[in-house]
Amino acid sequence: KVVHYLKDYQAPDFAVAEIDLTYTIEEAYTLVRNRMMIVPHEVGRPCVLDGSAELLQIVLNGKCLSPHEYAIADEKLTIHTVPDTQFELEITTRLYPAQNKTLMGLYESGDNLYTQNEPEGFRKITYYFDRPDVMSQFTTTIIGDKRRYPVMLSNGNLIDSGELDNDRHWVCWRDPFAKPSYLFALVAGQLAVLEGNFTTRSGKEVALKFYTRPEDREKAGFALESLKHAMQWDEDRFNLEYDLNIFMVVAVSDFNMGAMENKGLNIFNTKYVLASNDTATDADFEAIEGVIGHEYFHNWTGNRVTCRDWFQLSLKEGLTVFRDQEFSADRASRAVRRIHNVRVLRSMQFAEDAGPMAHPVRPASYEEMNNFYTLTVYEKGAEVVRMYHTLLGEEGFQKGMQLYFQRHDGQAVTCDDFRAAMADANGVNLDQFALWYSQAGTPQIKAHGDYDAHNQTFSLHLRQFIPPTPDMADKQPMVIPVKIGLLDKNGASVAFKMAGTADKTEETVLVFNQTEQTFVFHDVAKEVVPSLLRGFSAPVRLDYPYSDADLMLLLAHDSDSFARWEAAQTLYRRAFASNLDALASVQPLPQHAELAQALTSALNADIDPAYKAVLLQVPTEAELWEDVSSINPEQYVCARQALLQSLASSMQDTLTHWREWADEQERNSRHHAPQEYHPDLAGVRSLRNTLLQWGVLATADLLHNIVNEFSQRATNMTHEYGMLAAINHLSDDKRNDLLNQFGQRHAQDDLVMDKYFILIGSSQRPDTLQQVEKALQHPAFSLENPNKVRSLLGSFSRNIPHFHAADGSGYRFLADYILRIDEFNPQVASRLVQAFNLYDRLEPQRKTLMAEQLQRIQKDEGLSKDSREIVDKILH
Ligand code: HT7
Ligand code: ZN
Repeated sequence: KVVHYLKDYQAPDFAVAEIDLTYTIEEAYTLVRNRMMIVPHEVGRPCVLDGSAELLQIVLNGKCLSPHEYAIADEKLTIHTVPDTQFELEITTRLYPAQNKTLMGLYESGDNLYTQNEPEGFRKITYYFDRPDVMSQFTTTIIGDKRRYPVMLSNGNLIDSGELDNDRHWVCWRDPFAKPSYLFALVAGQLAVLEGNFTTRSGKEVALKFYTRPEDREKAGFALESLKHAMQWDEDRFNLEYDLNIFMVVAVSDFNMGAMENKGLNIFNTKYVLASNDTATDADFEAIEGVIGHEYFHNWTGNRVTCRDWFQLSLKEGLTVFRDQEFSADRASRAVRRIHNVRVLRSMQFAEDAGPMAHPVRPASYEEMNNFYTLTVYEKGAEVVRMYHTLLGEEGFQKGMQLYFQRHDGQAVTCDDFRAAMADANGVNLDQFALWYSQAGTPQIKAHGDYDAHNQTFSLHLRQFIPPTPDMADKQPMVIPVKIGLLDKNGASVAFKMAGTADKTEETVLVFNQTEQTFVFHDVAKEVVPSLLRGFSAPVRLDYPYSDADLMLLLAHDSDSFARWEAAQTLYRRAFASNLDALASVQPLPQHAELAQALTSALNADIDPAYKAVLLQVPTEAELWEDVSSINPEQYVCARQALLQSLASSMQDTLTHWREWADEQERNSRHHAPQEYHPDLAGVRSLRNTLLQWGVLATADLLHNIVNEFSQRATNMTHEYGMLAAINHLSDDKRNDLLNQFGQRHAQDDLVMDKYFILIGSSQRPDTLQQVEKALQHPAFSLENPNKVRSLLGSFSRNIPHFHAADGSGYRFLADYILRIDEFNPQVASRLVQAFNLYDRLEPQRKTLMAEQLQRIQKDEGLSKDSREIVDKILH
């Protein structure tokens, strides 16, 4: 096995001044002629190119090379001797896109051709220096049949086109911006286009073009509007303007990830482009806006300034996720979006950081780069960027961004370069901050506070500990910004003074950067309850010995919406823990009357409905077993379910009242057609659907209401899907009837069928595994389509009672399909393998059952290096 290390980085031996590609698309194959002007940085080095495609010919400065002049091994082509000065190298390869099921490089989907090159797909197309620090200007000619490939696209501007004999035509695209190979793209096929335009602040007219299957064209309208909002926002908030005259987005249904930011030619999973009210939920509309924003923002953070090497991936991804989060928050519901992002981080990234795949935001090594497009690189990386923002403020952060672009536009750089720009622009030292990039694991903070009535001070003691991870045992203390406010016993905000400051304030950011530290708040006239880690100011776990009464106070009064939500989360955790104890000691389950009362008051308060909905989110099992070492998954599901059940029963009237209120709000909505997406209505519907899920637990009648209303509400997918999700775990046959109706009604809609498969894969009904097995034979299902696999098998792998079934059937079933998928799409297979990450922390019986399946996967001789890296790390 080959391990790549950050410490081994070496600058490239060659530069590529120009690359000129010609794709000739034939019936069964595509020929690629790649002409490069190569400039050696140093004399006497062999020319080593990355590649794995079928090689037809190599021509160096007009002379065809014979086999003894080069060697091919391990996906590398070595030309032993090359000139000392600039030379022209022309390489011809032959590709078979219809047979390429990896969805990397050039592949066929439907009858069209698409590319995906990040991180190392370009080497499947031709031989090249396939690394991000080799940047060049690309010119691309595409030749193909006029009828089969009427649309032929690549990066940059269309500079020429023409007709050929035999019903063929050609186009030539040129991208004026130098870029690495991973940003190269090509699309060819029968596609409809939805067009728009945007005028930048300096007056440049940009043509916006969304390419889809002809029948999907109208469904790209929301994405087009989202793009315009994103372009405007990047000018307003970051002072960044688009730089080409054309911006194209192509939607494809066979795609390994969400989308790809190829220069001027983004390629998107249809899931993040196509939407209509009867096929997409409000959450889908919001995801489209976020992903459209994300890919567009990469034009500056990723494309204009790119990564020196793949270890620096978070340089572009963490920063761009931060930017897309801020875009979405500025568009609507900042507080709810922040809570949503924190919930994803805590239930998924924290688990990654505590498992066999734990790695720093800037990994020190990898075997397969595709395995490092992780929650840590993306989501924790975004939190790291957010901490610069918290420490420096919006103005200081923007100064840092300006300096970053001033210094590095057109370059391939590192996370240290970004940190240096932030430090230098603000005249601060951020040396210790570098540890956020090199130390894995979620820091834990133990806190406690003392009030001194005599001196009118409140002292907060903090102690940090960074747990060991497989890559590193001992860790250094990190810089942790802790945003804090104080509340008195009536819930009013209390002003205070920090040492060395003249003015009183109601909120401050503590810079906690030693193992142990005490912060003293002065002029505090009365006992206080601290509101800690406001806005989730750092990606850490914080433990403060609050009483239940303190938490109720924060839940009722904290002005910081994150801290208020967090108080509810802690109360849920405590209630859950008492359920778990009761189940273990076979005692009657507690009723949690006080918590139900506090939640009822919160629901009755005058707050945003979307925020009420998130207050009703009980921590996920993954959050609840965060620091447990011998997990029995079934017990967690039971104790959590019992908590939901008891709260729902005692809050029945409140739940009904607010559900009816939500219906009325939607009916009377003045500013929008009720079935359409609008952030305000989305909030109301999100509350309604959450109440429906709770309501089903308490009121048997609700199932009948749902059955009666089902067809009538089918004009809006948020309602239709919300109703199905609410009854999805019920054993009643009516659940199957409605699900079948849904499957038949939407049989022709690929993206809605994904939802149908998600419902099957995530149901807790006893017959779920049989239903999943049956769904694998459904005509709309395909193992070759990653969306389908993620919907059915991905959701099954997160279905705790069924994946972790005590007889091992869930583990066995998933392992069977991982092995099948791994044969043709390792990227998708290795994601599924990570469902086994919990291995080391399971109770002994399940651990043994899981080991059997992991060993079976590991023994497979043809296993991809993607899946092997994960399985080896799990079994260490
Ligand atoms: N930069 C992209 C990451 C990516 C990718 C996209 C599609 C298929 C395979 C891929 N591998 C890596 C997506 C993004 O973060 O914007
Ligand atoms: Zn990205």
